Amino acid sequence: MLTQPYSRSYVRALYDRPLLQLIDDARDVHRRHHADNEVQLCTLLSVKTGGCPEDCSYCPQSSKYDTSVEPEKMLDVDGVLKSAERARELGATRFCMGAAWREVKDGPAFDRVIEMVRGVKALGLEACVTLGMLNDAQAQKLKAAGLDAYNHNLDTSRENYKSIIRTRTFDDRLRTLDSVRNAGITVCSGGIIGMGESIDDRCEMLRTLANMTPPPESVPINALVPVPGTPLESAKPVEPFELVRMIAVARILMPKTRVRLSAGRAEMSREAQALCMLAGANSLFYGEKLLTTPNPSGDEDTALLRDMGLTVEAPAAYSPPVAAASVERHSPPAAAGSLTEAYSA
Ligand code: SAM
Ligand code: DTB
Ligand code: SF4
Repeated sequence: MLTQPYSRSYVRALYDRPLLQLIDDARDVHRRHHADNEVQLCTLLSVKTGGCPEDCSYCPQSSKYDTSVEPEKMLDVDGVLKSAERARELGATRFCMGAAWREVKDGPAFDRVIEMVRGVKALGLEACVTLGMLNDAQAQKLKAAGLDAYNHNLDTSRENYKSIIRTRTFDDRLRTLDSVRNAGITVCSGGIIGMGESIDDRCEMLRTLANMTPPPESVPINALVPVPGTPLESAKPVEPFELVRMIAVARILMPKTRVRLSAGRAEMSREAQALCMLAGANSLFYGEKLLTTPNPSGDEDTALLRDMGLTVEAPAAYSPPVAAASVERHSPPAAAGSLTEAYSA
């Protein structure tokens, strides 16, 4: 068992492996750590849409950009729980509620989110929220309400962060993740590809995630959905093999993590999505909408799962966070570099 941090050169060498070898290694890791042919279905709901003061260049909900998303009032608890119940009936086992907030502020809106979390748990679903930055006390309050996971993405590498978001820093992101982890909530953190970042930026983002002790329990890999009105509206579409490589590298570096094939599926072929699952993705956003943009319909996804012979994972099948000392790191395949190269900081 190895516990040293992964090095830059090792992660990049993995990413650059011949695609079939990379997938082969990822398959091998996947089979050793997960039930084969099983996928987690997560349904998203935006409980507070639009009007966000942050300037994330990819985001249709930022108030800095003129997009078709109009600010809305926060949803009420009953309506959210009806949506959660419906998601459960359709087969989702995790329900993730998003708010277009820079940060959590104590008060009635946060209290409402706490009620939503309690209600979602009472339905037997895993509960996840994504609310922006938070502090230790707020994380503990969410934990006490039964929250399973908090989504807070790194989005890109530390080096590239400033070119995508100027209203907060990469270190702000890491601080929130620490509060989440310290409260005993599982961490969901990943990023986006297709924002003009380099391959090294992508590898660095995965390296930062994989070097966390322990690594996030779930890692969403999003392909940018270019939304008119945002600075990234004309970004070049993501090449599916690049998404496959990201997923395979995430799977190899973080053997026990749920790797989620996230935004961008509406534009992808079924075959490309199947290749992502072959490379180690074992979770999907399920439902016709992500937060504000389209996702494949339930019928399309049901057909995809059926045709691939995939089954849906039961809720809470995951073990609680493992202690740092017992985190297993995958031994590098010979061709990706020597052990010393792989693990030098
Ligand atoms: N405001 C909170 C925050 O930023 O953490 C929570 C909601 S925010 C919309 C959640 C994540 O959605 C972002 O971190 C980003 O990774 C993803 N996202 C937003 N817009 C996207 C887009 N156009 N394409 C792909 N992913 C996107
Ligand atoms: C994540 O990594 N992707 C989801 C979820 N976490 C919250 C959000 C994707 C949003 C895509 C753009 C939209 O629909 O607004
Ligand atoms: Fe706000 Fe989150 Fe969108 Fe950034 S990604 S603008 S923080 S809702």
